[in-house]
Amino acid sequence: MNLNGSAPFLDYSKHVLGEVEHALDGYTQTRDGLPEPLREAIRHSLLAPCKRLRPLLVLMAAEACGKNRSEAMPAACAVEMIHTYSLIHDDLPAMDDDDLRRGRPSCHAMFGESTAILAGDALLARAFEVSSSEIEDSAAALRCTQLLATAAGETALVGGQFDDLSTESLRNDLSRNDLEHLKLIHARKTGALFRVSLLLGGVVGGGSTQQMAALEQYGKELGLAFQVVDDLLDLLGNEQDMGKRTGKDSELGKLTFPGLMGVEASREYAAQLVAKAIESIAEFGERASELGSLAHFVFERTR
Ligand code: GRG
Repeated sequence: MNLNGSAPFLDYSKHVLGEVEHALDGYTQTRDGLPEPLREAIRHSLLAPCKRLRPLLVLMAAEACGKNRSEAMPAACAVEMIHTYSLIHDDLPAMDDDDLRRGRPSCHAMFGESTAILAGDALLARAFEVSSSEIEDSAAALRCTQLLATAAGETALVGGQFDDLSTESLRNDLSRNDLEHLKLIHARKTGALFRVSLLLGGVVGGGSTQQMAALEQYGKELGLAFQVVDDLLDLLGNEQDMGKRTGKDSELGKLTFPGLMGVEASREYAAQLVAKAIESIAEFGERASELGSLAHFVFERTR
């Protein structure tokens, strides 16, 4: 695989991001029954400038399997809607209590708590509406909707978030293996949406069993690497680049990778995970060069 760090990914992203933004814009147009202030809150969060890593992963995975990315766009938008819902709810005072997200006031800071809760709820439901009705092949639509529901649910995103919040109050219980506990939280809280992004692309792309396994493995390693880097950026990054408050983890007493392993060992760990992620998609050859480059971006990112 010919890799030049994150540069090919940045090129790809510059080229394709507009297509994703256009599709998200299209899925949040005025509809009968949708109150305008709620639509505004949904669009404030969903259309805010950000990296769009998960939808890009869906599109790249479909392309790696030989499909045209336009066919994977509904799945890509569905996963971004679920991701955005989770950010809106995570920012609420009852959870991480953040007033800044994607370089803008967080949804509740701008529109109030009840509207933010409903905007998140609406995005979650809209994601399933889009995945079940907009993916052309009906078997693929059903499979994608099932995979998304599991990834968003009690054993994955929601379960991981629950354990992450509980860990804050149980942080003095050092009887457990903290590093394993932390990995388990993030495999669900952050990793599940990365993994499912790759799987959705594989399903729409008609990937073979072997290709699906390779994509899933890449998603697992990448999701964990992303979180290790996220912890490092929360500690060392700056708010302007990140578009969100930093230093929150230590403020909330969260378990983090640099907290448990130290900064240098965390960097080394993230580099190993990225290398493993790239290795796991070797069989795709050049067709996965952008996926390889995205993994480099995850390691090198400052935002
Ligand atoms: C409320 C069910 C529920 C879950 C919340 C997403 C989440 C779980 C918590 C967010 C807290 C956090 C900072 C997690 C770290 C990983 C993460 C999801 C970071 C944000 O993702 P990026 O950097 O954001 O891809 P953009 O804005 O670029 O999409």
